[in-house]
Amino acid sequence: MSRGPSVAIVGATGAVGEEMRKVLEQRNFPVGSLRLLASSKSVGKVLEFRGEKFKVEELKPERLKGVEIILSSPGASVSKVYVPEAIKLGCVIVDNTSAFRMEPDVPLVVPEVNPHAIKRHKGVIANPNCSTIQMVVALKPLHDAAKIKRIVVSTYQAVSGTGMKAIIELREQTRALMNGEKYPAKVYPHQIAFNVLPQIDVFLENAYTKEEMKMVNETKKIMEDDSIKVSATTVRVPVYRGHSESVNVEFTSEMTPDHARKLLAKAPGVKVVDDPAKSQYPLAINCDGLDDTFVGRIRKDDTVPYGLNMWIVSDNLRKGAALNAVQIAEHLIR
Ligand code: NAP
Ligand code: 3JN
Repeated sequence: MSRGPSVAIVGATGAVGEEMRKVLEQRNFPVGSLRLLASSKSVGKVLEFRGEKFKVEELKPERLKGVEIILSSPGASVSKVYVPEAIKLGCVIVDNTSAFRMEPDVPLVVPEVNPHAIKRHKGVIANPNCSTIQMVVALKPLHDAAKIKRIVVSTYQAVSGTGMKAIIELREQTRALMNGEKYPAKVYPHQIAFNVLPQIDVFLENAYTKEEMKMVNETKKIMEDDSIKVSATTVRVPVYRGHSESVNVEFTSEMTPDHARKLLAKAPGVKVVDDPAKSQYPLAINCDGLDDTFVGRIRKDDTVPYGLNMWIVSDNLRKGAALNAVQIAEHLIR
């Protein structure tokens, strides 16, 4: 191990936890020591990091003594319980769950948008929902130039957003149906193979889903602007990796497609892929394993004075989860 902070990954066996190890390796994060923690089910599993083998341990507060940075994705109910104990032990937690995102004294951070919020932390920094992250990375440079009034977003979210079980369900269900066999839905309320589901997470009293309201509330908090109106429809599609979003934005002053392309071309973490004549636009299959948020199909919305439509795609497990968390950890050690 190199010189650097002691790190623990909580939820290490999951889709996000697995990506955390990859991102730490690929970015040469200076890991001084590493612990991999998950549920009791995974005790004894062996996972590799930089060519070394590590045994997965059950998450127990005493195992976090001496850990400086925790990259956390064990689900919100688990985080709610263990994070306060880890803070008492002096750990700083970058938590990928929704457990603390909307707490007023917890920074909710996308490093390209509001890195300054990190220094306000009192032990926990929240990583936003994946669909929110990629949207704000693309919209912040435009908001700074022409203040956004309203956003209408529809998402096309990959099954990896639901974790390992959903990745297996799409694969096995597709295989079964192609062979004329049945494969009942277990993870989702309906068949996901060859289908599109207009429901992500549970429905709330206002008839929106929890995922939709995360996009509404988290966007305002990260952009530090409660005046932005957001209307979201979140949809699951039979794609393994990469969330796509159709985004309609209304500005308070002029924002032409050309100006937006110029601003986005120099924005951190953004790549413009926008050549309709050559059918060039962002595709989920092309962003697998990449760090950037890709923006294309940028065009004027003539139905309002200052409007644009665009298509935003990013790898939900990287910028939407592990990469964003590791970038926050990089800020912490800086
Ligand atoms: P996953 O593939 O189902 O993995 C869940 C992980 O949490 C596994 O490592 C699991 O360990 C661990 N875990 C479950 N119960 C635990 C417990 N009682 N104590 C310790 N660890 C426990 O799910 P995922 O996609 O990695 O997502 C995990 C969480 O990250 C989500 O619930 C969400 O809060 C957050 N998140 C996900 C995304 C995304 O795009 N996937 C984006 C943002 C945030 P075992 O293998 O031992 O069960
Ligand atoms: O479904 C997706 O594409 C993203 C899912 C994220 C998710 C899944 C289960 C629980 C979250 C999240 O990050 O908001 C949570 C949660 O922590 O509430």
